[in-house]
Amino acid sequence: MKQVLDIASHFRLEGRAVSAENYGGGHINDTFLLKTDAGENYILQRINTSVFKDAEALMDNVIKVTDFIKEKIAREGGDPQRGTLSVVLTEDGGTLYREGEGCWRVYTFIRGTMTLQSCENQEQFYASACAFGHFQKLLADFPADTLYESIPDFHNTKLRYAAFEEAVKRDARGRAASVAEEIAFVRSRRDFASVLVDMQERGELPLRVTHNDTKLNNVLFDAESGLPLAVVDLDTVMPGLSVNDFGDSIRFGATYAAEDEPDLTRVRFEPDLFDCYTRGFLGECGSLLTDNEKRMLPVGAMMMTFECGMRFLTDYLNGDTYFKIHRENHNLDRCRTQFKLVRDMEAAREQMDEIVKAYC
Ligand code: ADP
Ligand code: GN1
Ligand code: MG
Repeated sequence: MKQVLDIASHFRLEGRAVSAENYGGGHINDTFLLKTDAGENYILQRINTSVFKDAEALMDNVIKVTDFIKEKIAREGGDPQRGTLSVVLTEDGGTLYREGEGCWRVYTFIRGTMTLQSCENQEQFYASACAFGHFQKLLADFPADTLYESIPDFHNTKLRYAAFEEAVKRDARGRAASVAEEIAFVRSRRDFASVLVDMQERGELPLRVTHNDTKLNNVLFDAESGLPLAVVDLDTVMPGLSVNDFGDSIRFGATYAAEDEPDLTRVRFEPDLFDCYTRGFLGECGSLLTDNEKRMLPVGAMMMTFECGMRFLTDYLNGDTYFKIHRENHNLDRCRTQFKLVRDMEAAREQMDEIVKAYC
């Protein structure tokens, strides 16, 4: 950890960093919890620059978005320092410190908070829905054209499908034959992959400023009250579809199983959790959404789950070069949970439609 502490010394911290431990379970960046001898905590992150090609532009986005949110939170009577991220500058006044291949940034640690890797009960999932719905509302009048697209075509499922076919064709690790069933699963849903992209292109779904990575563990809850406090992990905030933000939360959270659960008999889509999330999300931002957006929320859930499963499968075929893996076949296990959830959601489609209608 000495190297990490050396990196930390280049930022304007209160006190000197004395410990750094791995933190969070992200698949892309490396996150550390820093503690200083002045009793302060910080989040230090190494940005994965093969995924985020222009880290300076990304940090510009983060500053713009968090400044905007802080102003709104202050107007709502909230605490701007606890309601969103605060960037800590480097000794030189920059947002990033680069050394060799590494590209690093620091946030103040929002104290007295907790994150959930999966929900223990429906109230928690409802609370996360309020957080993401509120986030959508806070950014409703943010000037989208001032944002850099940190990962172009991030949720363009049609292009994700093309990348998947490319990976099957290359078969870089000779794995395609062993996942014929999963490949067939994706191929039989080829037309589905285009549904939302086509609607957006036809002007039937508006582009909004969205979060694009709305996993439950990107919400900080107040440890005492359990109320949602802040949405974090803002690297993918850029123009996108509201239905995808809704959908990605459902993908990750509307089940009691982990994203990488190897035992598929434990992986089930839970309509009751879908119900709670829909109630919370629409309660916060429903008045903002068009009829088409509301109608397509269940499709957003299926799309994000399908897309994520397909991305895990693509990465498995490519030899695990994108998502961090911690065991053999990790990406394949992740892909399989997503496809199990897609099947469940397809079977529960009418029920999901009814739930959405009930809250419109
Ligand atoms: P990743 O991109 O790896 O998912 P995140 O930015 O989501 O990284 O951070 C990982 C975890 O660290 C989050 O799930 C949350 O628990 C915690 N975290 C992130 N930022 C803060 C912060 N400013 N204050 C407190 N905890 C934070
Ligand atoms: C990645 O970095 P993390 O773990 O928050 C990925 C998301 C996926 C998610 C699957 C930049 O998010 O798109 O949905 O894994 N982030 C990026 O858990 O690709
Ligand atoms: Mg995260």
